[in-house]
Amino acid sequence: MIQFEQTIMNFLIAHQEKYSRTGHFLILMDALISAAKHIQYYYLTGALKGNLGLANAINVQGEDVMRMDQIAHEITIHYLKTTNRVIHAVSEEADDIIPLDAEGRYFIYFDPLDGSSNVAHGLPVGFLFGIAKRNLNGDEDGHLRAGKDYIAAGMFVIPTGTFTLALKEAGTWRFHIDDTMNYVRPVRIVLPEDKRGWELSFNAANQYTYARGVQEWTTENVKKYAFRYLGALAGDFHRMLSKGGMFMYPAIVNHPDPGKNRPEGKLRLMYEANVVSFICREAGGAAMDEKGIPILDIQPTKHHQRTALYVGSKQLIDEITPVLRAR
Ligand code: FDP
Repeated sequence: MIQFEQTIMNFLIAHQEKYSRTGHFLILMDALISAAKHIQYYYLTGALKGNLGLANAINVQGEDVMRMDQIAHEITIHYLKTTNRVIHAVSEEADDIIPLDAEGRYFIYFDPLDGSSNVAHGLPVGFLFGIAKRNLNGDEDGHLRAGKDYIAAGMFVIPTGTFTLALKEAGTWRFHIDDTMNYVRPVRIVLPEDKRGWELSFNAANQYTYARGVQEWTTENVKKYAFRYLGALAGDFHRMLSKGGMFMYPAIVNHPDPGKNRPEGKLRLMYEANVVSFICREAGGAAMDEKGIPILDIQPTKHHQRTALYVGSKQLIDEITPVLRAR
């Protein structure tokens, strides 16, 4: 007997029916899944095709653009255009907001290939996205949405083939890619309460550049839990979500070379921090910025805005929040 798996589309159709929602969201999700599979293909064959090198360009963040970053961006925009459902998109790889369809229903904020230091090695990277919906009951001014107003957020880990999707007030779900390139077998993800498996994840090389209280907290707590750091948000966050604990990218405020301080944080609010914070919230966790403000409450003023990030199990976020708020 053939063993059939529940596909992501079966799952999403059932979800939309359960909550009496429209099919528009399915059209958008189908496009994102097609984009992820297409990116996955380029990534897997990238070393042989010479796609894993630099593209000799600098992005809006002042970083080298990898050839794969451009490919992933182009693929995603192509599929989003085909939906006629997206008003505008914010991509890490584009300076400006990309207008797509004025009559569309959704806004999308995405990083098509996060974790660029892994690219040259063919190691895991992420395709991260957050989706918000237009105001259906009045005028829509297209303002940038806070994370709490996203309706869904997702993270494809490429080329591993896992997809983690959080749906507003409907949980966080993980899917795996099968031999027919279908994402299948939805499993609900809830952050584990058993502290014995918890992991802390941060760039240890930066530890002495953090604010004093954060340094003290990390020094004290790193002894209590396992420590892991891959250096690519998708991989590190994926582990933390499965094991519990906390991923943090604090503000750099005590660098010996003050020019290298990053008081505003490194990660991007709209398509990195909000995405993992939304996923984490739906899995029972929480997330704060450097001032102890919930990440999902931050109203963006710029589409490429950065933030510090503390995301993970609620207990650890509750422990570090007073340290953050004390300053
Ligand atoms: P990268 O610079 O390699 O693109 O968003 C950027 C990001 O990776 C995250 O994926 C990752 O968590 C973080 O930066 C790594 O930064 P450090 O190299 O400073 O640790």
